[in-house]
Amino acid sequence: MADVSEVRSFDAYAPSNIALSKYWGKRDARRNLPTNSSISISLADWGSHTTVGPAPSGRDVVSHNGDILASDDSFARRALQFADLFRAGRSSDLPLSITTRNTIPTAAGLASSASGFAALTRALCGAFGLDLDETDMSRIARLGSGSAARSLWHGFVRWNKGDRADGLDSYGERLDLDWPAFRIAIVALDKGPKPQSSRDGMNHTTQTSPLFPPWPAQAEQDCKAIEAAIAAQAFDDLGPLVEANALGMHATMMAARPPLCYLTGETWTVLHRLWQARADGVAAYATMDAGPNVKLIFLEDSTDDVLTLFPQASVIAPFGQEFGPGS
Ligand code: 2P0
Repeated sequence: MADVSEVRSFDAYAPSNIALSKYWGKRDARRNLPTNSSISISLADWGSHTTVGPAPSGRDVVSHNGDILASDDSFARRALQFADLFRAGRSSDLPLSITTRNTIPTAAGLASSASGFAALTRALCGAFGLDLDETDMSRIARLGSGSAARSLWHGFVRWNKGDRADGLDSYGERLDLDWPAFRIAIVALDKGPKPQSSRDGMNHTTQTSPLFPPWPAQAEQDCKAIEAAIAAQAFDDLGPLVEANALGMHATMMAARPPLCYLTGETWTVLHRLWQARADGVAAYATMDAGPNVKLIFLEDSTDDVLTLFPQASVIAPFGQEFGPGS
């Protein structure tokens, strides 16, 4: 048994994030190195709280939202495998307690791997007394889940794809571009199981979709244009770029063989209602990830229009606290 005094208890928080310019495709699956850079917006107080400390029982314990997980649970296994990155070279039998709690309403149907691995990275660094900056933590969080590289900060974050084989130049970077009027709404739809995890879906798309080869160059171009639109606070440029980038990513999946489609009939109903409203002057745009839910982006003065269209939506103010989880 290792000397557990090497580890102290440490609490950390990381926000979830939504990509405005997507990550879909890896140049190195082991290190989660992406084929293109991506840009996200963090979801303020929607995220993960994680505590890491010594396990008093002498055995690893992982709990999630109040439940102690079985040792063969896939989340527990991934979390402990990740913790081994920190235990390596010390003692592989240093028993840890990992406690996570998500503040993302379950009904929102958002994946928590981004905030989960970012908070776990912060908590492990604190527990092991490692004085790393956010750039280093982002590189480490990326090894747990690619999108976690963007969850070390609030606000807009760019994950630089990097070119190095070792991935040292592939990390997140906070964009110093605050936009207080920027809003996100989550339109939660069907909560049934995903047809495929995003990890498997991404690999299947890169390996089989004839629409994938041209995608990384387009995505890189979108990423630059999206950053420029954010810098200029040009919402009329940003909205169409974000929506086109999301639909382009889904097109690569739908062309995979066999096809992969995370969007459902309900998703398309929401999109058509949105497009009709846009034709009537509502300035809101959609983005979708590896699931059927629709996320809308808009500016503060469109909030009433968006809530009239989609009364069930949850509105998040990423640069302020006007709206809390589930409001
Ligand atoms: C994104 N997604 O940019 C994209 C858009 C889903 C659709 O990042 O294999 O869970 O752990 O690196 O980070 C989801 O992929 O995948 C994701 P891994 P991850 O947000």
